[in-house]
Amino acid sequence: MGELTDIFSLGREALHGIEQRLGMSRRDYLQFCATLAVTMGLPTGADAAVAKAIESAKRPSVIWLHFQECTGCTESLLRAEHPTLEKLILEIISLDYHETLMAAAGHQAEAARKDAMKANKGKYVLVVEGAIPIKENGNYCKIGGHTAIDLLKECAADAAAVIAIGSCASWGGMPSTGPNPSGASSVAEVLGKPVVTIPGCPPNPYNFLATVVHFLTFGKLPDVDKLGRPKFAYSRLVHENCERRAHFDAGRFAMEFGDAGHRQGHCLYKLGCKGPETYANCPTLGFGDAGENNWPVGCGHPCIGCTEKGVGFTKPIHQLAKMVNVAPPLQYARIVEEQGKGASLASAAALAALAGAAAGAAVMLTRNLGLSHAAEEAERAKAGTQPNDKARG
Ligand code: FSX
Ligand code: SF4
Ligand code: F3S
Repeated sequence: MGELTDIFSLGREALHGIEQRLGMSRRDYLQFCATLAVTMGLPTGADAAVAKAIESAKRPSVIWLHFQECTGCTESLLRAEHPTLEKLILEIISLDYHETLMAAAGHQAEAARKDAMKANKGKYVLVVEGAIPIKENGNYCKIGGHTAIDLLKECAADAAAVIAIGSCASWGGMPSTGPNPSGASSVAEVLGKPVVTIPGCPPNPYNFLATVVHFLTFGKLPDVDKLGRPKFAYSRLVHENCERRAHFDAGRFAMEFGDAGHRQGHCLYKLGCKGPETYANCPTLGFGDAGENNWPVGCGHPCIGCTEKGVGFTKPIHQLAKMVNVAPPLQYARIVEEQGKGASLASAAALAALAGAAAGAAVMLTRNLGLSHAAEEAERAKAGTQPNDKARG
């Protein structure tokens, strides 16, 4: 949380204006600004800059295009549980063209797009939702008689910034799944230059909002990784911040949906969770302000890697994830050791300490863990049980 004194220096009048405009209390507004500043990983006091920018800046004109997709990005933005989120978005930006939301249709809609582009030439933000089909000269997706390829190029030409929202626009997403009959491609591929991407199917609306507010506050888009993803949101693996990580490290896994391990909230790695190879802030941000645990793994479903090209909609759901920065141990120490059957982790360590040789300690530990594992396996073979049967209780 930043310097609240800075925020209060905005003055009562400004805050009152915000209160009227956004229909939210000062307290909620300040909290919202602080949350956005923290989401963006900004330093102390940045919440004041964010608050000031929202309060004073002219709402940037946004032209939002829809191509090959399910409109989930828009839905997640507007149907958030938090009652004020969609209001905030619509108050912070001036959504001048959006096919799902605008009342206009046909020629009227086309005219609205052209007018907004002309009036805000060089200043508007272009948001693209959906992939662009490039096979058959782009004829798989046409709006108002123009192909998605032409529309994208026309609208991007005079934009101040281009944001590809959702995995479809970011890297092809679901429509690009093999054999990709329409040639679904990303915004960057079609434009031939990098753009800011906010992947996710759908992406977290706060990541979009934070990106727009960053643009508003600092006049530029946030720092991105080599795939165009804002670093504040996509620099950590899902696995690094997952609340089930302790179970992964301890070797406690759900082996099938509904088993005892699953019911007890154990790690979903063996059900194909792609958290270990997927970069996103889902575990720390949560979705839709609906409270704790509101994200795929929190709800008991393995991460499918929806933000990650080559993982989401590409790898089979139950295929084990590639460990990007940590390899799971081949075997685990038993948690409760039965008397007389091999040595426990603690007893092996104690033995090694008594022997007083550091190098020997490691050897002893490994050997004894091996013994412990062998004893466990032998026991299982004798009883004819599978590794997770005990957990199933
Ligand atoms: Fe759908 Fe958006 Fe997925 Fe794609 O989100 S939620 S198919 S990423 O473009 O509408
Ligand atoms: Fe969480 Fe999945 Fe990693 Fe398990 S494998 S700790 S469920 S991200
Ligand atoms: Fe997608 Fe995995 Fe997050 S499926 S929403 S990246 S937890």
